[in-house]
Amino acid sequence: PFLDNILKHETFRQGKVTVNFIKANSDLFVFKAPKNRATKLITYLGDVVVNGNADVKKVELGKTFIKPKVPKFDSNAAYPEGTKDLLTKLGPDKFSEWLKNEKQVHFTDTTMRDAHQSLLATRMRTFDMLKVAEGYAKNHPEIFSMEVWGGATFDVCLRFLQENPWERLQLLRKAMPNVLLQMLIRGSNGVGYKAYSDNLIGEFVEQSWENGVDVFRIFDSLNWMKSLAPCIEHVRTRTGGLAEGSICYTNDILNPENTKYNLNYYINLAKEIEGAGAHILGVKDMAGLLKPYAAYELISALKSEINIPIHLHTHDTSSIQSATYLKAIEAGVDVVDVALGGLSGLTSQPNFNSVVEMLKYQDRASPINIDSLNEYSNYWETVRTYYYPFESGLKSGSGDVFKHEIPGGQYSNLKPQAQALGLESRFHEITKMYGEVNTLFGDIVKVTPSSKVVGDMAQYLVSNNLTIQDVLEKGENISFPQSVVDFFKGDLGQPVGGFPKKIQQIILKDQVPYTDRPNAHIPPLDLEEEYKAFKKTFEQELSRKINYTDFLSYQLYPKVFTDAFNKHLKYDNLMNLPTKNFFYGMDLGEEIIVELDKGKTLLITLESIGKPNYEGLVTVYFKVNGQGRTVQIKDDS
Ligand code: 3PY
Ligand code: ZN
Repeated sequence: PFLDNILKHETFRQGKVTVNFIKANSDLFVFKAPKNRATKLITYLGDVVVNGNADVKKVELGKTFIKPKVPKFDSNAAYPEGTKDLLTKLGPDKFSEWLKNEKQVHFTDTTMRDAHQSLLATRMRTFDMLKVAEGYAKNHPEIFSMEVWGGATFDVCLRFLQENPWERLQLLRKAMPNVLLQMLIRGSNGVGYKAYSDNLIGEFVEQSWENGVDVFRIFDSLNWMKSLAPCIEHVRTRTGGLAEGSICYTNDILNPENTKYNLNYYINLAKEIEGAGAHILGVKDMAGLLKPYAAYELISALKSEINIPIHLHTHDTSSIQSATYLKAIEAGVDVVDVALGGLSGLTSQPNFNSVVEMLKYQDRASPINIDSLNEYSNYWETVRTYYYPFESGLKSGSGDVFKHEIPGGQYSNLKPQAQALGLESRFHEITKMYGEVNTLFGDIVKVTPSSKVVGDMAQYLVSNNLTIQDVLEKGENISFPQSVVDFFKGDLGQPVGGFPKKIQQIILKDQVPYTDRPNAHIPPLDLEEEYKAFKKTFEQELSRKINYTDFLSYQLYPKVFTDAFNKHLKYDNLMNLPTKNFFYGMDLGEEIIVELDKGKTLLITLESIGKPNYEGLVTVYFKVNGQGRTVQIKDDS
């Protein structure tokens, strides 16, 4: 199709091709596809039946699935008032005061974002969320917020799930209009892995609010105020939402040898965040390093030093983090992050259901219907089985995390990555090396994207049988991973205490680092012109109109967006396809109902699968709403 696009291109036909032809014409990368939506859908199903879903590496043949049970709710009942209504009534500053004065502890439910990001490689589909979103918001309006967006979910939607992340947000907003919706944003890195121009991040924040986000948890992967502050400002000036400026917790404040990330350091940072205008202080313990007694000390000190409410986030990698919550709650923390039982624990958040039980009959308990909460946990426990190829295989908590300090989301990904590199049996060497690389880099804050740099380096050293000593002694002759070089150049900002000079020189060789904001090196985007050019390239006959939020997706992830767009042209919107069929195709004789649009459904049966012909094409026979239909699929095996 690429060649076809070249041959048909206006410039090519006029014979005006120059060396820049391909670079200057992004429309060459957009491919034509069938128009009929039903045809597109059975093309997708045929593709998965013949070739499998490329994202699913191992399929258990003959695996059966239980239908998840959706807890009952009244679809005709009005939504009870919740925190979103309160925010609308009070505005962000008064809301923040209200929260601070609350006696009970509040909960953020991370099931739809961090929990599956940290347990199932972020693969949870909107389909499974929407099944329970309305009922959950009606049955549990007392929840402080639902974390549903941002972090890695944005690019995974486009890259692997063939979903539009903005559509996910809009649909969840519609289904949960009464509770606050929360997102995770990586300061100047947005929902990406590098710095973007400031005006792009501003637009992104504004559109996130317009499409449904209320709480913006903002962090910087090096705890650098220069990246946090502009993003807090965007939320304050361009939205009516809550800016939750966050400190990322690393090391251990109780360790007397830790002179860098001690209590004073966190208090000062928290004061700066409050001073920058945050409505809430986030304490983001991305690796689950905040131990119970340290939590008591940290939260008590923060409560007496700052005036905004405190929201604590952790990962249960070590399996002791509910004790941390207990001590933090005793110290007065205002909100804690939890995940529904079926998607909690280990690299995810502590178990919501159990934490509620822990607080029962206590002063700070919240009025939560635990029986209903347990039903939702059961729903997710069953849904989770559909995602088995994305499970990391971790079976128990790991005390090792206090040594290597790998964030929850990264830890569960590292295992499959090691597998892919043929290093499965050396997984613990990699985790140990991760800790050593951190020391070599001067003990940095490790969270996306800085954690990826440390992970890349650790994998690189282990796979090349190199040690830290080798780096120090023969580093001039080693060419390090690009992410490591970029990091030492200053592309992610400046780490606490600066870069260690010797290792910086070994890695950069003769490249010159910089110390100002990476964004200062990126000119503002000409939004109007660029949007015009974008529409010209991507305006195609689709079942929906391409719009400004697509433009933002494209600006953040040009290649990922273009690939997703091409798949959309070929298959259309697959969001309503049941998860089993999305990942594993259909069984012979299986009958499914897919809702294309409200009221427009297709009844699809897989009738038979032919043999590859001399060109390797397989005819797949379906019945669609009673009519026989076939598609020809190229067998890639
Ligand atoms: C992300 O940035 O995606 C994270 O979850 C960091 O903890
Ligand atoms: Zn997290």
